[in-house]
Amino acid sequence: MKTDVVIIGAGPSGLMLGHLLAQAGVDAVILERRSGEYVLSRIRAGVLEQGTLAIMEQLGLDGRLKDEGLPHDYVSLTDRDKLIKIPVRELTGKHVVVYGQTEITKDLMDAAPARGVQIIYEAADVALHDVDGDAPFVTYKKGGEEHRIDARFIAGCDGFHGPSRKAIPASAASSVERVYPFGWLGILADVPPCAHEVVYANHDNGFGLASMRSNTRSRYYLQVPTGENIEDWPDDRIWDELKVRLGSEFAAKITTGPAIEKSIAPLRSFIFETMRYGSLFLAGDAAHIVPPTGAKGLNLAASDIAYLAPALIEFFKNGDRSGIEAYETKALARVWKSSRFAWYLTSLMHSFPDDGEFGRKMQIAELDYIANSKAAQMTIAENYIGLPL
Ligand code: FAS
Ligand code: PHB
Repeated sequence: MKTDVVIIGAGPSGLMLGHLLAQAGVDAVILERRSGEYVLSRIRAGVLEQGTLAIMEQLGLDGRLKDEGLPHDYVSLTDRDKLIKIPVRELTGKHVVVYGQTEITKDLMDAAPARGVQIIYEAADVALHDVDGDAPFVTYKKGGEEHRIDARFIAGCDGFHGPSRKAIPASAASSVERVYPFGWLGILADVPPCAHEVVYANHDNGFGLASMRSNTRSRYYLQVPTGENIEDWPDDRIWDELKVRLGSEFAAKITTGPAIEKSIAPLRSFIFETMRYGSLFLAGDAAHIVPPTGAKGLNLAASDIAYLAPALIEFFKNGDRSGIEAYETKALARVWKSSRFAWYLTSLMHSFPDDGEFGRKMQIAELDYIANSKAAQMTIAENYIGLPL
């Protein structure tokens, strides 16, 4: 098989890229290791920045998002019983929308056949070849047979554990990483949310977060030590701890119920600074991981694609190489700034016992400053709604 672009990975970044290329008449094939059902079963992000909304609007796939998404004009920070309600829309004129990553993925998957977005699911042993030249190709196995796809470019949208980043020789790569000494225990339940906005809570016991997927489905998180087992967290223990950490105002409004899904995810900041190598481009989690504090992961994947898709389209339509040459620099600039915000909010809102009493007092002082400074709230608001492309 021969195509213009092979996209590895049918998560949000791969699907958005596949749709944008198809819309422009650029030929592409998406190779996905898992089944479509498996991809949809993953519960992940929930808050969409304006740039992510813009991609769905450009694709004309924002109908359900407009009907079911929840626009948020505020974001709240709490420090035990101190509540800081930041008026994001008033400060920036913009807002975020709560609409699950699962739903974005579903909208993109459902529209793929009618729009000629070719997705090959359950493609095993995907391997990249000759990525440093102008004629790369990908091999994979399906149905017991080995297949080959020749392309002009490969887009590595295969997440943190995919093969694309590993196809770049160590001599050409550089990266930085911070692994946090805790993870997030997430619970999804069909109960009404305890607040109209996302609430990030700092507490001596650790961080807590209240979010939602709709007015009848809630998403909560708790900071838990690294290595914690989900089996040690029966639903009642989760609900009790959320009530402690979110503070009395929200504790009284929490409706408990059985978990539809609950899992623990590790937290890290990881930036791979080589987002292009020869004919291989990396996008999304294949190139960077941010702690989910501040809801940047999915939105960074979308902004990578907002840079990469037009660059590839200009190449194939007009032979213009400027976009592909500029991709890494432009995408990385936004990755670093979004990674900074996710690291800042993680550092501010989580418990770091090793930082001792001084570290805790600095967090309390920072929160007191934010509570009383419009400039500080503006800084948080403009990062939360998403920095411009
Ligand atoms: P993805 O990981 O979503 O997609 C990569 C795709 O590539 C997957 O479908 C995978 O199956 C496929 N793939 C991997 N290896 C392959 C191979 N060898 N061959 C073919 N295909 C392969 N972000 C937020 O903003 N807020 C959150 O609350 C949040 N929570 C998260 C919780 C968890 C447990 C995780 C893991 C991530 C979370 N994230 C969150 C980040 C997440 O939303 C990512 O940023 C987002 O999925 C990035 O999208 P992609 O880059 O498309 O990568
Ligand atoms: C979510 O709704 O899943 C969510 C919200 C805000 C975050 C992370 C996750 O920072």
